[in-house]
Amino acid sequence: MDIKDIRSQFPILDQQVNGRPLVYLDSAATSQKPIKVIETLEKYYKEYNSNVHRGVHTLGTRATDGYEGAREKIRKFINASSMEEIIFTRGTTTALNTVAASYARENVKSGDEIVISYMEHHSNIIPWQQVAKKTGATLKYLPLQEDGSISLDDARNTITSNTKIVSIMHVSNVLGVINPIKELAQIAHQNGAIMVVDGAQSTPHMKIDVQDLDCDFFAFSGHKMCGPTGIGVLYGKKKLLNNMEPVEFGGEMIDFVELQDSTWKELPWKFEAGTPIIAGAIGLGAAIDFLEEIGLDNINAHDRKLAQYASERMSEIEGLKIYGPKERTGLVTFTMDDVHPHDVATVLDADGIAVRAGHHCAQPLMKWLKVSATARASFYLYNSEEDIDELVKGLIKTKEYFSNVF
Ligand code: 7TS
Repeated sequence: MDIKDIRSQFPILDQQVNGRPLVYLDSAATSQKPIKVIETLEKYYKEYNSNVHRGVHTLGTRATDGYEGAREKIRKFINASSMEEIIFTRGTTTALNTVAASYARENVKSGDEIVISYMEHHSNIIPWQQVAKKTGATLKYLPLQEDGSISLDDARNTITSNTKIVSIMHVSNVLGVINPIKELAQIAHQNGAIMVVDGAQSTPHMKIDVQDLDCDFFAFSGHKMCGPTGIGVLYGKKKLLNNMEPVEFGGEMIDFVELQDSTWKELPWKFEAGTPIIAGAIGLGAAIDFLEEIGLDNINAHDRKLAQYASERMSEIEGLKIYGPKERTGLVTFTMDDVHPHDVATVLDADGIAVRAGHHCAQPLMKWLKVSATARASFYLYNSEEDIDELVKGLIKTKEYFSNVF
């Protein structure tokens, strides 16, 4: 991978922030966008912006082809067997809420169990809490091992014949740990439960094969993988989606509307009420072309190497604690003794270095880690070792600054 060349395709990175060259280390929150994606959006709005699936006019046909073409790209990208299994959503959050509001409300009853883990993002906790409250089901948490990983023995003990849904993140946005989804899906299926996967942090960094994982639902967001904001995907197995009721109702998703009743379109459109996210979907298609040109395996190796390099360099700083197992994808979460993570992020920002600080929408995990917040540096294909060197310099400066103040 030629990082210089890749970086030059991201115009936003070529700027000064607070008088210093921008070092963007917050891609786990949202990635930057390559010129190819920006131009695809511009071309759509300048040349063929039109509503889809309804008109016979030329622009409408072009927009429909672009929108449905993106669906096919996504199908291939995650190796789904049919485009009927690809539903466009606003993002991971909306995708997980759709499974909770439709599948779970219909298939979970009092006394059933839903199993998640302590490391989940709030968007994979709260929808299940709501289902549990409404149905009388129990929400159970898979414990974590000391290094933050999930053990299959714990999974076998926690998932029972009463479990109806297991919903786990593929990669943690805080610890960077990669969870054994394929094995967890097997355990879920042996117990008659379905496997839901939050793929928000894995899809940008590794090749996803939903058939190999044998998950029943898989959710991800376009904006974390070089695509626009406001677009995401819910993959679902056709036999499940076919038996599910839509969550939203209105135009686009209907077949016939009578005065008192209506019928729905087939998959995937019955889940896409209203004018869909046309530009977003087309932009996500362009992002997938871009990522595939570079190669997901190359991106994965690059991101892991950077995380490895960063954790080695950062562990040289006394008083800096890194969380999570050694084997991780492209991020490092840390705290610095006696300095609040928000202060770390503020001092780094003064030198143009962007990292995230806070609870990372994972408050149960923060509790488990016994911290109120952490700082996180996350890497993507446009980052280099020099970015990490800048981060390390910035962290040393932060430490010195606060040891002089107090
Ligand atoms: N699941 C995981 C694992 C995530 O990391 C995020 C966003 C979401 C779900 C929600 O995705 P959305 O696109 O629907 O918002 N994570 C983060 C983060 O770590 N920092 O900012 C957003």
